[in-house]
Amino acid sequence: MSSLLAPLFLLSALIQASEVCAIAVTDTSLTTISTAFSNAGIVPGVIPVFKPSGILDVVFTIPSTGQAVNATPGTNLTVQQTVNEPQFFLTADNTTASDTQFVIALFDPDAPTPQNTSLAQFRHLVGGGYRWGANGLLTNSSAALTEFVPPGPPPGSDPHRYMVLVFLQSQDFASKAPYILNSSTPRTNFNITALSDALGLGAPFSGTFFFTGPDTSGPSGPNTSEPSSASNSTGTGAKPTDVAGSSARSRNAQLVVPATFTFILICFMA
Ligand SMILES: *C1O[C@H](CO)[C@@H](O)[C@H](O)[C@H]1NC(C)=O
Ligand SMILES: *[C@@H]1O[C@H](CO)[C@@H](O)[C@H](O)[C@H]1NC(C)=O
Ligand SMILES: *[C@@H]1O[C@H](CO)[C@@H](O)[C@H](O)[C@H]1NC(C)=O
Ligand SMILES: *[C@@H]1O[C@H](CO)[C@@H](O)[C@H](O)[C@H]1NC(C)=O
Ligand SMILES: *[C@@H]1O[C@H](CO)[C@@H](O)[C@H](O)[C@H]1NC(C)=O
Ligand SMILES: *[C@@H]1O[C@H](CO)[C@@H](O)[C@H](O)[C@H]1NC(C)=O
Ligand SMILES: *[C@@H]1O[C@H](CO)[C@@H](O)[C@H](O)[C@H]1NC(C)=O
Ligand SMILES: *[C@@H]1O[C@H](CO)[C@@H](O)[C@H](O)[C@H]1NC(C)=O
Repeated sequence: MSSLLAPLFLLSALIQASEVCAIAVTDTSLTTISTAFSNAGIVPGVIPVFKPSGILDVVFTIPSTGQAVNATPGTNLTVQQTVNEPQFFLTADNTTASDTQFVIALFDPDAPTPQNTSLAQFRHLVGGGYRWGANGLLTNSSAALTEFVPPGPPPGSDPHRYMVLVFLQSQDFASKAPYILNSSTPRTNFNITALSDALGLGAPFSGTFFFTGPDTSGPSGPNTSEPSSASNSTGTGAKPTDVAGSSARSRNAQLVVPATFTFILICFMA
């Protein structure tokens, strides 16, 4: 079914994206993304509501090959694919987004495992001051509140959901945030909703999520790329996700992928 629909999404995306990156995102795509969030149990399990105003692409670069890997809602990624800090690309209505700064948070609600979330949420990255570039790239200039550490689901864990949320930055974010969140703040037991409330960020503007499980094969297995878990401030986030739920989510998400890729390609060419 998704293979039949995909060309339609591509076509509509091409038509809509043919100008610049300043395109209005289709409601269909946005609805599909929020459906994927619900199917993955993220809404209401992790955040109470998710009504995105833009499409977020999270692009990792694989160290060994330099190849880019695009995370769209429900994508399965390996530990090796997610070692490097990703780039963030936003497709949104220009009139809403162009003059704004953004806050990005990447965190794991499944730490140390999807079945035992005693360390969740585990914070992998939080930063503000991201500005929207002409190609959709969100570029930051201020120091991170939490520097990126890669996913490190522990051996034996089911895949974890890794969430990336983008917020419109509030007026006093830059002055207040470092007192609430800094390099001394434990990465474990983070609460994105509490942070959003404390800093007046409101509901997420955009977001996505991907799955990463522990590496089960390959020479550079889990030993090398995992951050040591169980430590307060430098630990890894390791959490698995339930397999039955994840396949349903991924299938849903496939509807979004073609349109999203098209947006990105168009943006690059513009
Ligand atoms: C953003 O960019 C600055 C460099 O100006 C860097 O020091 C900072 O830690 C970066 N990362 C985040 C997540 O903000
Ligand atoms: C859950 O994980 C924590 C942290 O790793 C661990 O200390 C605890 O024993 C685990 N609980 C169960 C029920 O496995
Ligand atoms: C948004 O539109 C304005 C005016 O048309 C333009 O100057 C700006 O570069 C656009 N921004 C993006 C991110 O496309
Ligand atoms: C860093 O964040 C913690 C909360 O995790 C806060 O208690 C502390 O005051 C902050 N440090 C600074 C220097 O603001
Ligand atoms: C996270 O924070 C929100 C808002 O303060 C609160 O309602 C919720 O119970 C918190 N979640 C956890 C797991 O503490
Ligand atoms: C992981 O580390 C253990 C002990 O350090 C070692 O015995 C094992 O061979 C390593 N596994 C891999 C895949 O490197
Ligand atoms: C976590 O932080 C507390 C207080 O900073 C400290 O007492 C404890 O040893 C830390 N635990 C780990 C595993 O680092
Ligand atoms: C992701 O992995 C799960 C198993 O963990 C699988 O059921 C699902 O089909 C995969 N999704 C995609 C899009 O490959």
